[in-house]
Amino acid sequence: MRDRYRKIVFLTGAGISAESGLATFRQENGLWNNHRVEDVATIEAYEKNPDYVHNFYNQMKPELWKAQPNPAHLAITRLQQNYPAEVHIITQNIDTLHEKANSKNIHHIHGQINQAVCLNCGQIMETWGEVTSETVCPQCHVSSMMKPNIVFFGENLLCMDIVDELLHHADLFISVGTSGVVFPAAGFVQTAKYYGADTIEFNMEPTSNNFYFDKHIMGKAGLTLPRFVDDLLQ
Ligand code: BV8
Repeated sequence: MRDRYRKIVFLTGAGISAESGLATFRQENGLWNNHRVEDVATIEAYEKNPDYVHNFYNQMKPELWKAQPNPAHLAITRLQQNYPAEVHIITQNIDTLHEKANSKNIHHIHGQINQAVCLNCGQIMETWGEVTSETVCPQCHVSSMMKPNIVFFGENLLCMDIVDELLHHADLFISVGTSGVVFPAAGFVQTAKYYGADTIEFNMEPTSNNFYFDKHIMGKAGLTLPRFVDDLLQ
C-alpha cells in the first residue's frame, strides 16, 4: 500500500446501502428472495410483461425516496472533499444515496431507479413517480416504450467508456458491499490490479473475488469505511 494516491476508484454494491435500511440482493431476506430474478431483472421479462417489471420498480420507489445516506456514503464524500486526489464512484446500485450524500463523480453502471429510457428515441427522463406502459415519452410522444433506465441481465452496462479509463489509471481500487458475482462489474478488480492499482475489499465476509484484493476489511461499511477515510486523511 502507498502513503499517497492520485486516482481512487470505488465500486459500490447493495451492501453500502444496507445500513440505510435497503435490502441487498443475495442474502436471506434479499430483494430477489421475494421475486425470481428471471421475473424482474431481465430484458426478456420486461418484453414479456412490462407492467409486471414496472410494478416491481414502482413499488420500490417510496422506500428508496425515504432512505438516507449512512456513514459509509458520507465517508466517500468526506474523502472527495478533503483528499488531494481524483475520487470516482462506480456504483451497481440503482438508488440515489451517493447523490444524497453530496458525492460527485458517480457512475451508475446498472442504471438508476429515478430514470426511464424511451426504447423508441433513446430519450432519458427523470421519473420520481410511477412509470407504466402507458407513460408517454416527452421527446417523441410515443407511449408504451418507456423502460426503467435500469440495466437488466443480458443488457450492456452504462458508462463503460468512463469505467475503462478509470480502471486503467486507478492507483487505488476499493470495493464496498458487493458479493462479486455479477459481471462485468465483478471483473473490475482484476483489471485495476492488472494496471497496477492497490486493491481493498470492504465486506462483511470474504467474497468470490477474494484472490484479487490486497487487503480485506471485514465489518459493517458504516463503521469500517469512515475509519479507513480518517486514516487516509491523517
Ligand atoms: C452483460 C439491475 C453483456 C436490477 C442488475 C456467466 C458468467 C459470467 C457472466 C455471465 C454469465 N452468464 C450471464 C452473465 C452475464 C450476467 C451475469 O453476470 N450474471 C451472473 C448472475 C452470473 N451479466 C449481465 O447480464 C450484465 N450485462 O454482461 O452485458 C451481455 C449482453 C448481452 C447478452 C449477454 C451479455 C448486466 C448485469 C446487470 C444486471 N442488473 N441490477 C436491479 O438492480 O434491480 S445486477 C444486481 O446485482 C444489482 O445491480 C446489484 O448491484 C448487483 C450486484 O449485487 P450486489 O450489489 O453485490 O448485492 P448482493 O446482495 O449480491 O451483495 C451484497 C454484499 O454486501 C454481500 O457481499 C454482503 O456480504 C455485503 N454487505 C451487506 N451488508 C453490508 C455489506 N458489506 C458491508 N457493510 C454492510 N453493512
